[in-house]
Parts: sequence; structure tokens; C-alpha cells
Amino acid sequence: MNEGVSVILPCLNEIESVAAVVREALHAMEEAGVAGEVIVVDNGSTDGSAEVAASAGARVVRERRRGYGAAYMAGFAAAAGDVIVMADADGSYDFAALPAFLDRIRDGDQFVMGSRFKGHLEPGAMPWTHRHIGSPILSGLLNLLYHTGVDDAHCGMRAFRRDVLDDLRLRMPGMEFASEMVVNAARSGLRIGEVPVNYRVRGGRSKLRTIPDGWRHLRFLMLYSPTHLFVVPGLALLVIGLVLLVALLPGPVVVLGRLFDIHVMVLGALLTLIGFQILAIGLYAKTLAVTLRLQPPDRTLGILRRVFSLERGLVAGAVLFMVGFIVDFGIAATWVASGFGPLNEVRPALFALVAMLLGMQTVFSSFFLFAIELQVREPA
Ligand SMILES: Nc1nc2c(ncn2[C@@H]2O[C@H](COP(=O)(O)OP(=O)(O)O)[C@@H](O)[C@H]2O)c(=O)[nH]1
Ligand SMILES: [Mg+2]
Repeated sequence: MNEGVSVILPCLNEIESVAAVVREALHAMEEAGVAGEVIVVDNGSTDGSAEVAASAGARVVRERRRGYGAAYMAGFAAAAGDVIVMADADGSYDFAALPAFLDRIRDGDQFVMGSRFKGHLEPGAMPWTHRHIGSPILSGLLNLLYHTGVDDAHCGMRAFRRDVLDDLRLRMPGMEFASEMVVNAARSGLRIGEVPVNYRVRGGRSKLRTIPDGWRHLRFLMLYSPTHLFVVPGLALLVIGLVLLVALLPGPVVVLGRLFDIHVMVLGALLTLIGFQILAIGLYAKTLAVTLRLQPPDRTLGILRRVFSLERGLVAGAVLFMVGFIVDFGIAATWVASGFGPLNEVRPALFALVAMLLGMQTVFSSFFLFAIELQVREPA
């Protein structure tokens, strides 16, 4: 390969390993016959890691913002190479895999992931809870939601061509940066390759905090897909709620010998309203994400754009509201006609309440959706 390679190592208090890793990376590049540099990105080491890394031959970059993602973003900005290789500064990744990464890139892969599960996993290198609980759950969810096809989504050894940086849209400052990169590579339709890497017991202490960092990954995966976070659960609750509400409107229902009555209808009203709220937030989120070009248009948005217009929303909302209003008006009229006698019209009253609320929500949600579409989009 005649292009330069930049190996980037984020480093937070890795004095035990960083110098050896820098030398290992330089040696691997030499063996592979490629020119390049090793950049160590430090943002707050207090153990002298930066100085040691520099003496071992690395270029040290300092970043003010804390975090694994922030460190990498600073490293990418400083990199001179056309190909960027990422790895930890803790001695855990075996640079024997470097030529395989470069081969994949040469073959046209735009983003290459390491896989520790396909390489040799040294006993004790990965805590049991990460290997058998955290990693399968987070990798599984990532692939379920974003179809990346990557087998070890949290492997820290990766490579890509610098010219795909814009497609990767990297923003996340913490450990969730690792997920962001894979999700965006898949979303941008990059050609993703995979290479086995050996994973060894690290020197020093891990900076990954299982619960807070696991949560940051999970939070990222949820936030990044409004369809799964809002639209699907919202629609499900809305449908269940509406079925209960409508089925119980005429009167109690007996199913399998059990009597379902007004309380279940109240539950139906609750689910309907909750479901509608969640769905509406999902549609705003989806529209915003696509309008701001944070994600490409997808099927959910396609359907929304075909079905929705401000005018249709306003008419539908007004009709719903009027239905509720007429039902309530009827109840009031009966009451007046009976000389303000006893009244027990809870079922239709509940139905009317839900219809009016949904009607109002539909009207104002429609204005809001329309405002996002119209005002947030960049001028052509
Ligand atoms: N500069 C910098 N490096 C970090 C930070 N957090 C972790 N790192 C480095 O990122 C790499 C991955 O972190 P590590 O603790 O090994 O996590 P693990 O591999 O998931 O156990 C290591 O080289 C760390 O020193 C940070 O906040 N700033
Ligand atoms: Mg590590």
C-alpha cells in the first residue's frame, strides 16, 4: 500500500502498556511495508502516559473534552494518513492483524471491524459478564435495529479510509462512540469488512464502567431509532386501547367466563391516550431526524409523507373532536330532557372524552409536524 496509515490510540492512564503498544504498532507498519504514524490521544492522564508514549515514537495529541469518543474525534482530525487504524493503548489488541485490515481496505472495504470472537480470545481478557451478557445483548440489539451484520460490535480495533469520515457522522463523546460508528457505517451503506483479531489480557485497569457505559450504548441504540423507541410501541398501545374502548362501548363483554366492564374500558382509554402521545412524539422525532439529515428517509417516513398533510390532519382532528362533542351533547340533552334527573352515561362519556382529546392532539400535532417539515429543512 503506498498510502500512509495513521494508527490512533486513545489513552487514559495506560503507563503500563502504552509505550509497548506504540512500538508494536510502529513495528507492524514497518513489517507490512507501509509508511505512517502512531498518534496517542490523551485527555487527562495523570500517570505520565503522554510523555512515555512520545518517547516511544508516538505523536501525542491532547484533547480538552473527556471521553473515549472525544479522544478519537481529536485523533481523526489530527491524522495525516489516508487509512486510519484504531486500537486501545492497553496492549489488548494484537497488531498481527494489521496486514489483514489493510488487505480488506485495499480490496475495497470502506470500514473494517475486528472480531475478537473470530480470533483468539485469551482467557481473562474479557470479563465473563461482558462476554456472555453485555456484549450479546448490545450487539444483538444493534444488529436487530440497524442490520449491520457485524459480529463483535464493541471490538476496539477497526480501520477505515479517512474519506468516509463524513459518512460516519461521529458525535458521541463517550464509549457509545463505538456503537455510533458501526451504526452509521451501516446506515451510510458503506462496504463493511471483518477481520479476526486476537484479544489479550490488558495491562493496567479498564476504563470501561460496566453499568454506566453499557447504559450509554443502550441509550444510544434506542435514541437513534425513533421507529423502535416510539412508533412501534405507540402504535401497539394505541391499537390495544382502541379495541378495548370500542368493544366495551355498547356494554360489558364476557370472554372465557370473565366479565370485562367499565374498568377495563378506562384502561382502554388510558392506553389509547398514552399510545397516541408516544406515536406523535415518534413521528416528530422521525421527521426531525430525516429533515436534519441525521438519518436517511425510511419506510415509516415514506408512509407518513404519503398519508399526512396539514389539511388532512386538521380535518381528521376536527372530525374526531366533533364526534366526541356530539356524544357529550347528546348526553347533556338527555339529562336536561329528564329534568336533570339521575344520569349514568359513563361509557359514552368516556368515549367522548377520548375522542375530543385525540381530536385536539391531532390538530396541534399536525401543525407541529407541518412546522418541522416546513421550517427546519435547509433552504434549497
Ligand atoms: N484519551 C482517552 N482515552 C480513553 C478514555 N477512556 C478510555 N480510553 C482509552 O480507550 C481505550 C479503551 O478503553 P478500555 O479501558 O481499554 O476499555 P475496554 O477495552 O472496553 O476495556 C484504552 O486505550 C483507554 O486508555 C478517555 O476518556 N480518554
Ligand atoms: Mg481495552
